[in-house]
Amino acid sequence: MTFTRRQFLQSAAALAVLPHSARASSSDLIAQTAMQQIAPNGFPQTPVWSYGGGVPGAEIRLPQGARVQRRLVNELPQPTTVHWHGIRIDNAMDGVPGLTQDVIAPGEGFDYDFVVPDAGTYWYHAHNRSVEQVARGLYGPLIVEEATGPDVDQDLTLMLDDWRLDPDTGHIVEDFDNGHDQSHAGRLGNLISVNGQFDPVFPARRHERLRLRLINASNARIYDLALDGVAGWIVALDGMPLESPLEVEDGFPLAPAQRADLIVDVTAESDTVAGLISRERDGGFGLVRFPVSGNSATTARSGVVPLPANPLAQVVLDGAPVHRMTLQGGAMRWLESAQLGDTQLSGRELAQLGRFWALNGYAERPLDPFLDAQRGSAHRIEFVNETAFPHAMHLHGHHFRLILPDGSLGPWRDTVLVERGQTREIVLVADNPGDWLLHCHMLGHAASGMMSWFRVT
Ligand SMILES: [Cu+2]
Repeated sequence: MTFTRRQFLQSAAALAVLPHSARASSSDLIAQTAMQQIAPNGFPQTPVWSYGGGVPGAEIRLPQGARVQRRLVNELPQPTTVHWHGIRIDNAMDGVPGLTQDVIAPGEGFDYDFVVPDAGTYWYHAHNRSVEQVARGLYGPLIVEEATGPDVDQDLTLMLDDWRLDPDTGHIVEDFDNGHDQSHAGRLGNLISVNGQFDPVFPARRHERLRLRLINASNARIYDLALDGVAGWIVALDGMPLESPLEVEDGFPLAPAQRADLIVDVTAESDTVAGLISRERDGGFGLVRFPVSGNSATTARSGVVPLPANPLAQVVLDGAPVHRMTLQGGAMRWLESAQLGDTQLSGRELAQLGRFWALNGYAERPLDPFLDAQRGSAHRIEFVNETAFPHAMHLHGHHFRLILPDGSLGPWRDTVLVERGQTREIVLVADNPGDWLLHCHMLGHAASGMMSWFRVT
C-alpha cells in the first residue's frame, strides 16, 4: 500500500512523529485543516485551512505596547509562515520565507514573539504560497487597543473575503496558479464572506454607535463599500488614525490587505435592517446586516473625535530622494522582457514560467534591494502603473504617508491602491532595520512577478 503525502502527514507525522516541542499549548496558533459552513445553509460545508479550526483565526486582541507570543504549529500538508500585516515589527518576526525566516515544514513549529507599537486594526495571514494559503482561509484579525478607546456601544471586526467555491461540493476550486487570473485582475471568487460566514447578522439598536473594523482578506477583490442605515466617519486607515476623521458620504474603496476603521451611528428606524453594502456595476449587494430593534439607552451622539495618534516618525519631505517603481506587464501590456535573477528572459519565456508582471524590470524578487536606506532616512517612492490593472502595493515593517496631488501629506498607510495608468507617490521614513518585502497584495500578481524588497541599515 502506498501513502499519499497528505495521508502520511495526517497519520504518521501528526500522531506520532510530531516533535514534543510542536505539541499544542494555550499560546499555540495551530495551522490546521477544518470544515466550515462558508456557503449559505443548504450548501455543503467547505474544507478550509485555518488557524485553530475556524476562519478567520481567533482574534488576537491586546493593549498597545503589549507582546504577542504565539507558537505556530504547522499541521498542514504544506510549509507555511505567518506575516503580521501592518505591524512595525522586529524583522526576524515578519514571516517572509527566504528573507526573514525559513519556511515552517509540516509537523514543525516556529515561535513568533514581538511587540505591537501601534494601536489599531491589523491582521495576520500566511506568507508562503499566499495565493493558495490565504485563499484556503489562513488569516485572522490582530486588534491592538488604544489606552483610551473611543466611546462606542459595539466594537465589531468584519473580515471580508471572497471564495471560489464549487457550489455542488462546497470545495474550494484549486486553480490557484491559473494563468488567466494571474495575468488579469487576480483570483476573484464567486462568494463573499464576512468573518467566514455568508451574510452574517449583528443586531443593533437605533442611535447605537458602532466601531466597524473592516479588513480585506481577499486575494484580489477591491471592494467599493457603502453604508445603509448607519452614518459616520472613517477614523483610521490601515490601522493608523486619521488626523481628521473623514465623513462617509458615498462609497469608499478597500483594496486587498487594506483596513478601514469606521465609527458609525445607527440612523435606521427600529424594525428595519441597516447594513454594509458592496457596490458593484450592476447595483451591488449586502455584506453584513444590522437588524435594528428598539432604541439605544443613549441618545444619538454628535460628531467624532480623532483616535489618539500612534508613535510614528516625523515626515520631512525636503531633501528626500525620489525612487521610481514602475509596475509592468499583465494582460494587454504583456512584458517584452524582464529579469529573473541575473537572466534576461523574453515575455514569452516568462509567461511559460508563470511570470506575467515585473517591478522595474524584475519578474521576481531581485537579488539586490530596490532601495538601500540608511536607518532614519526619508525616501519618496513613485509607483508608476503602466499596466492595465490596479495594484495594491504593500510595504513590510513600515507605514508610509501618501503624498497628495497638491504635494501635501496624506494619510498613513501600509498598502496603497495604484489604479491602472496612475502614478501615486508615497514617503517612507525607513526607521525599522532589516530586509523588507515590497509587493503587490493581489496575491496572484505577487506570485507571478510583482515582488521586490528594500533594506534598512
Ligand atoms: Cu497587482
